[in-house]
Amino acid sequence: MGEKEKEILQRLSNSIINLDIEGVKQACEDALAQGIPPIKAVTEGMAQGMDIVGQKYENQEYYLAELVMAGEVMKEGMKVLEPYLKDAEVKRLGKVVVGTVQGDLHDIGKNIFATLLEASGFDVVDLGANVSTNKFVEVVRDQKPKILGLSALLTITMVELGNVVKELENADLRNQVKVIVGGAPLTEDYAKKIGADAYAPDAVAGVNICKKWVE
Ligand code: B1M
Repeated sequence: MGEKEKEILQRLSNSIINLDIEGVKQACEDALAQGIPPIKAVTEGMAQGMDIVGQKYENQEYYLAELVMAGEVMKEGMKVLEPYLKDAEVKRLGKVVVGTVQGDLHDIGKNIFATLLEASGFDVVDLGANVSTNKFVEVVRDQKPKILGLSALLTITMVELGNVVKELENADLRNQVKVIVGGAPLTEDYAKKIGADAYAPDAVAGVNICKKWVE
């Protein structure tokens, strides 16, 4: 990696940590101008900053207001990058329903996953955040997606993932849809335990799994 690229990735991360909207927008523009792949600007730039914001929150150096602000700053950066994540003309691969589970408002990772899915040719139905189990079941029944993608960022909302899988079973829909789960507190083991078909450690890995399923 060149010095210039390193400097821009560092600036992306720092803009998130410093809650600097103008800084993040400029750093995203600079990343594109420098030819840094937009996904790299997300994962090796802004997302690194988010991790540090999370640590500062844990250490009580940052409070909820900073957490909210960091979310907003990252969303502004995503607005700059998104058109470039999406512009590929690709063959259609089928429908994926995505959402963050009930009680959980974190949607940035889920949004990145959805954007990358669209860029790869999937038709994405994004139900948003804080989506009830019933809603997921209803939409799987009505829209018959090939894949259901569930996101959870809190240890207390992880259980909802298992509830969705169980309710799909109860509704006799489980064998019609593949279930992929993602989010910072999850593990491969946990995904297996609750009966999901796959665990995605990050959005790129998640999209690759989905592509394999429809090949
Ligand atoms: Co919250 N929060 N938060 N927060 N927040 C975390 C998750 C936390 C780890 C911070 C910390 O203490 N270190 C902690 C959870 C602790 C725990 O449960 N273990 C926490 C807490 C405690 C809380 C509150 C309870 C705080 C409070 O109110 N006292 C509260 C809960 C609200 C609720 O949901 N009910 C809360 C609120 C918020 C905000 C709303 C202010 C804001 C979110 C804004 C938004 O999303 N619109 C926020 C933020 C920004 C964070 C951190 C700092 C950053 C999350 C993020 O967006 N990361 C976070 C700390 C951290 O994660 N390091 C934290 C960037 C994003 C790109 O990563 O979402 O992990 P991530 O997604 C990755 C992968 O996980 C994966 O792909 C993405 C990129 O490759 N992925 C998938 C995610 N979902 C996927 C689905 C897939 C595939 C891949 O397929 C289906």
